[in-house]
Amino acid sequence: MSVTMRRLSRAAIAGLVAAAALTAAAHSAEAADTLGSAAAGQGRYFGTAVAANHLGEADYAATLDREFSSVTPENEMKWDATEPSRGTFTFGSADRIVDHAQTQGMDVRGHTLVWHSQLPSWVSSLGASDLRTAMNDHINGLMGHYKGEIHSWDVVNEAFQDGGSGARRSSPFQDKLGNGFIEEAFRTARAADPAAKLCYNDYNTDGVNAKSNAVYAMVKDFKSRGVPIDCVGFQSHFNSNSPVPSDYRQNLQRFADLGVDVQITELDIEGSGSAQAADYAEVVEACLAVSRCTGMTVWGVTDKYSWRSGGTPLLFDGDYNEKPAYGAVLSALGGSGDPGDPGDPGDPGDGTLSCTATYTRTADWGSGYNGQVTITAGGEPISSWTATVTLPAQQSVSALWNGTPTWSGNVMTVRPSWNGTLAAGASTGFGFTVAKNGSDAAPAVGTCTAS
Ligand code: G2I
Repeated sequence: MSVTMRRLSRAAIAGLVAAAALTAAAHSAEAADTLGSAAAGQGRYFGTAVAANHLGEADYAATLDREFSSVTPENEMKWDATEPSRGTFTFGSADRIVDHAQTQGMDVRGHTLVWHSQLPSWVSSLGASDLRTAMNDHINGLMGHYKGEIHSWDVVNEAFQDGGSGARRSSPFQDKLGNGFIEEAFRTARAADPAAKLCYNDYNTDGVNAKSNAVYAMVKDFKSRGVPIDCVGFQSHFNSNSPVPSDYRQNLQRFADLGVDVQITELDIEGSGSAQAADYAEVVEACLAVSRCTGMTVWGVTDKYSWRSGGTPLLFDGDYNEKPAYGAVLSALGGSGDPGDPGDPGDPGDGTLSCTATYTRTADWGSGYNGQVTITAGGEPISSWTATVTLPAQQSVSALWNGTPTWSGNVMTVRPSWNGTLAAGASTGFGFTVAKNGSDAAPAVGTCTAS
């Protein structure tokens, strides 16, 4: 299909999109029982990163369509996906996401135009003059194809170094074009699609620190010289090494005070249970406290497809059950669960008992290891749980604590010993010692069931 044809069909879809958006708005006035509708009640969007290859999975699509009002293609709009060789644009996967979003009345964030990563080698090998042309052609190619269809574009991503220096990161763009490449990219982007909000996006800039100070200075300079920039994205990838900063709100506010919107663009927080829920609530509250914080995007629908799935950092578990963090976000957004709604598994008050089981290897001494399974109750208190662990064939369990196992072949079914009763969102766990007998493979933890 030619680009022109796509534009015509996209224009035709626009009417349907407007109708779908009205339906969504009417729904939100009835009951803010989803993330998107609750956020809309606060004048914000609530989005998620989406991978095109999961759209065919019924539960994935159902959760996406029910809960979210904005999508960001997780990889499909990056340079390696869209211009794998010079001048040849491939939009198939990105188009699938944009088309899906439009039929659902969702906004689309464009991610990302100029980034040092997922960059084809042909770009890195260009000399300065060719690289400048290629960068501008790439911006024009993507923004032209999606003109009028993208709410916000991450024009430049991650151009500053980590650590205390506040310096620019080395990249083909920085090294060959110098500091001016960011400004040039924004100017090209404004001309390519004047309706799109143009964002600078980065990580470890969530609190006040040397890196965020450097971005702040750049945005301030852009605003003072009339370089077109509309928004700053704060990725917000958090875990115990990089917790939600205590000055998160203050940092968002100081950027907003420069006259740009701020957006939380790739939120995920490793953890589980009530601690993870509290951290999520803090992030949402920080955004709501800053009037120019226009929306939030979590970096994926379900833990099982997260880029750091081991850390279970998202709002839905691998079975698409709502985690305690989901309830915390919904209530921070001013929404409420919908008791008895079968579409809201795990909602506080819906009477559905649920739990999640997550596995970590806590020690390893070559010939053996210790495993730990953390059990976390869903939105209701529970009085017992059952988790299965399938061991690789050679391995054998020599000890198990804080649980009672029964065996069937190499499948161990574990029930509580003393620790069955859990408050909503609370965690316990059991541990076990394994002799590897030549296999270092990890055991597989099955679905947790609660009663
Ligand atoms: O790293 C987390 C994010 C940090 N900020 C920018 C984001 O664009 C970035 O997203 C991640 C995606 O979530 C991953 O899915 O970016 C990674 C690459 O930089 C993505 O990982 C890539 C793998 O490295 C590839 O091997 C794989 O083919 O995902 C690709 C598609 O599954």
